[in-house]
Amino acid sequence: MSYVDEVFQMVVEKNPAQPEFHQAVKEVLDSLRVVIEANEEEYKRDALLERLVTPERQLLFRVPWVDDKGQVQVNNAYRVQFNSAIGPYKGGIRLHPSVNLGIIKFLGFEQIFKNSLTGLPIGGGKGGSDFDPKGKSDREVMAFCQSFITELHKYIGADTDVPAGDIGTGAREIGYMYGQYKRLTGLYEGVLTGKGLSYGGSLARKEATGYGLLYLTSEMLKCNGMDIAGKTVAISGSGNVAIYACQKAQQLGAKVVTVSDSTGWIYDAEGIDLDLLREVKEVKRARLTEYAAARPSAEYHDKAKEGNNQWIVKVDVALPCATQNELNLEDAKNLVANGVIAVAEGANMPTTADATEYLQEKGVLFAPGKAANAGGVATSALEMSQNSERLSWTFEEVDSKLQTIMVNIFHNLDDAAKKYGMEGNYVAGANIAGFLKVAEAMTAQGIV
Ligand code: NDP
Ligand code: 2IT
Repeated sequence: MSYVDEVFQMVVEKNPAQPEFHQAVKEVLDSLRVVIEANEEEYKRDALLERLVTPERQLLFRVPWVDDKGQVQVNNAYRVQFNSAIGPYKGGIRLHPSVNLGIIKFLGFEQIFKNSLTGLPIGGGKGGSDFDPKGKSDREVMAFCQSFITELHKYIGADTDVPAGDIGTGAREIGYMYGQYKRLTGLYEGVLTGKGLSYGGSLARKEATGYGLLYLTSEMLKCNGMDIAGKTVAISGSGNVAIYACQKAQQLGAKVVTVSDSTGWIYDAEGIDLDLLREVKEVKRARLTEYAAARPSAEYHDKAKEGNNQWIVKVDVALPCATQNELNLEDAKNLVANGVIAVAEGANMPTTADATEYLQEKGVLFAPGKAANAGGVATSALEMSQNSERLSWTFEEVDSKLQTIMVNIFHNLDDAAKKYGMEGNYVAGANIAGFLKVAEAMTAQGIV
């Protein structure tokens, strides 16, 4: 058995019942075969892959908090500090009922390579809890966030581990967490990113993941002789990533015809009305049924009745921006049958492994999340820089750095794929380019 296969088998045996973690590791290891085989003896002697797939530290803790009825609630929480070879651990905090250790490990593992691809000095980590902010009062969310940080503050810091937002964690949650961290430690430091602009946040961080997704997609199309302008686009999700992907797609002259949430999806033949979407999602925190009710051109599809069939719409570009494994083989077949040109992942691992393979086989341009959605964490690293120098850059400065970073990421993966004989395979390109920098740093730092 090859070294890569041995390590994958070990991951499955040592991490039972964590299918998403296995899936993320398998994709990376499969891509790395050619690189590992070229240097197998040394990597194996140093157990480089075993160290890469094993988190440096995993924190599991309980979060007790009191709800509005006076009842004590208890949630499970996690922080996986996966790899600090190239910088302090960096990655978001997911608050969603589906969160478990395997989900956080898959996200933390992806984050290692994503953060490496940004070219900035940030290691990989991720955290979260099965707490569901949906339907909770602001006071309940604050109670949870304060209790969460009361435990986590011992293990994070501006130079050690810097969490940020992810599903269910937005500006409100980051604000409550930052306040509690400052109260407990007395430190006014860049320990969290995605902060509000009045207390150390960076302009353009809110927009960064969605904007970055479009900058990379547009560069990928350009390098393949096409233009994003005039294209029809399907987006899934209607959260932070989806909303700003929609905004930038529209600014670049594309027409976005779908968005979704966990209960349904919208087809809007006239193009998504972004002001209305933001009012429904960012201000009212309401369901997409409210968008449909206010917009005559919108069709609402209920997932409970029809299943998650949003990828049946005929589009040129598909941007899954909600959650993992939301675009499966059947969806990929529908997209291809309708002539899709490109799929770029705004979410983390939204495309199943068989769907990814199918899309690539059919010649669809496919940009994996660890490259395509890296604009969020890259801008978080820019927020860390601004906090360290106690300055704030303008929107234009941050946005222009973000554009440069995304264009560079695309060329890095494109070049790596070509160099290793897999031209156009951006999944392999991303995994190889992300890995090489981390592996070099790990090797230089000795056995730690
Ligand atoms: P938000 O919480 O702002 O939005 C998430 C969106 O996805 C909502 O519309 C939500 O619908 C939908 N969604 C969430 N979970 C599910 C589910 N299990 N099934 C169906 N729909 C679901 O999160 P973000 O926009 O921040 O994150 C979206 C994705 O992008 C995630 O994969 C995240 O890891 C990734 N990402 C985020 C970055 C960031 O900077 N925020 C950076 C890079 C990647 P509903 O409201 O009904 O739950
Ligand atoms: O998946 C991700 O890259 C994020 N949720 C953003 C992480 C960050 O530290 O900004």
